[in-house]
Amino acid sequence: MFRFFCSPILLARQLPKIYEATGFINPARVRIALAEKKALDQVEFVEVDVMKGEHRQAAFRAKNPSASVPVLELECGTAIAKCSAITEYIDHNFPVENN
Ligand SMILES: N[C@@H](CCC(=O)N[C@@H](CS)C(=O)NCC(=O)O)C(=O)O
Repeated sequence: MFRFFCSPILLARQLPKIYEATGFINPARVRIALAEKKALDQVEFVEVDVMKGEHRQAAFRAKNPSASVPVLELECGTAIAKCSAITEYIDHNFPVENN
């Protein structure tokens, strides 16, 4: 089971979200990390239309002021940007017993 930074008491049964853009390398790295943990079904992927500048809009900048994907958003709303930080989080918080 996925371990949380956020209190499970306050959380609805919602999956963490990965904001990504298909075909871009940094989001792909996050998918690879999740695939290694057999955890692709333990997150919800949200497509961000980078080509239309969706990542530069205020709603997305509120999650990541750097205006880039990927972003991991935990159930409590905490957002983690940068693929190295996200893959580190995945490595430490997703179990290895599925492997
Ligand atoms: N340092 C960031 C870089 C993320 C990044 O450059 N993402 C690209 C996609 S691979 C992006 O969002 N590009 C949109 C832009 O720069 O406008 C990370 O490691 O995640």
